[in-house]
Amino acid sequence: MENCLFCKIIDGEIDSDIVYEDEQVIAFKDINPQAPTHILIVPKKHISTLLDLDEEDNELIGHIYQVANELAQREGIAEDGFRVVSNCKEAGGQTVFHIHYHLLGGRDLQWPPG
Ligand code: IU
Repeated sequence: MENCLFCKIIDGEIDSDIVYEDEQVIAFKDINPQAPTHILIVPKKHISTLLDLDEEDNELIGHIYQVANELAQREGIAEDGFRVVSNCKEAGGQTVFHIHYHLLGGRDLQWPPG
């Protein structure tokens, strides 16, 4: 998708600190981390928001959670606990309109989020 920041990162047009990549997803460190571990897990398929998910994406979303599981263990945040969150549209805090999952950990996270 033209002019999509995350598509440009996926295509290697913009540099990022990639921590995981396979055929379906890429994961990289958030440029503005909100916790000691803050990784974005992003499907390579351009999907603008959660509202644009189709049933055919079910396996992909399940895979993203498996990647979160693997990365949480690799990052050393699995034992204490962590958060996986996806913001949807403006009021939900979404600023990049290519669906992504924040993996946050390494500190005590507050609930509810602001
Ligand atoms: P959001 O849920 O759409 O608000 O998350 C977008 C995230 O993308 C946010 O945490 C930004 O810090 C992050 N980000 C990034 O990692 N690299 C960038 O070049 C830009 C945003 I622009």
